[in-house]
Amino acid sequence: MERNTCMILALDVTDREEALKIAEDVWEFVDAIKVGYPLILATGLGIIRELAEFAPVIADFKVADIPNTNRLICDQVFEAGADAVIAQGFTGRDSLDACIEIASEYRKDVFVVSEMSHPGGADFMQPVAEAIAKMALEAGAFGLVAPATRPKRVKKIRRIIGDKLTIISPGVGAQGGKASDVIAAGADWVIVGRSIYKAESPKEAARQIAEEIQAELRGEY
Ligand code: FNU
Repeated sequence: MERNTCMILALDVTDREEALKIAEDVWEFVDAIKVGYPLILATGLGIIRELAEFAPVIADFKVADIPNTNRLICDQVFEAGADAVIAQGFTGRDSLDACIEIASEYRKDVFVVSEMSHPGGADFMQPVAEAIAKMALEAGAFGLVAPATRPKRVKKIRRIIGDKLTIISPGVGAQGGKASDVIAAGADWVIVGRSIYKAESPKEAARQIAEEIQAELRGEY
């Protein structure tokens, strides 16, 4: 995945036409489009290939099963045209290895969730997040998902993984995180959903966040 705008669109709408319209409006401001259960369950896996016309697609299925089932899920995801899949880390090394094994067959990427961005993400996941980050590093994942709502945690995770893994960071805008803060903390990409797709002008909203990120990267913040 190329890093240009440092932003990923979380496209959690449930209408195919609306999804395609938003993708067409904002593709120039994002490096990837993340889709998950809301859009896929509503419209089918075929939407991945349609969106891939605009940007690489990350399938956010938070894959969290036994290795064999993870293999079957990842096979479907990559056959459908996704460029990367998001897997949970808490299911352990063998489950993660299964995702990475299938991803490498397709020359695609796996992101591993270390700690989720919502308040409940601190309940059970935060205490094991650093161990999950180390495991993802050893297993050869492409990157981690770390919370934009807690930039200090992103900084901590970045110290653990160095520059060997990427970090994608959800929680900007609607969940309270600020794009420039989390880029400054060491995230490679921020993930933004509602602040873009619910905006009166998704294009303008995406442009503004993209500009904030570029200003941070130029050291203007
Ligand atoms: P928005 N997401 C998240 N937190 O928010 N995959 C996580 O810890 C995580 C995620 C997803 O709040 C969430 O499912 F691992 O509208 C949604 O698709 O900006 C997006 O990131 C955030 O959406």
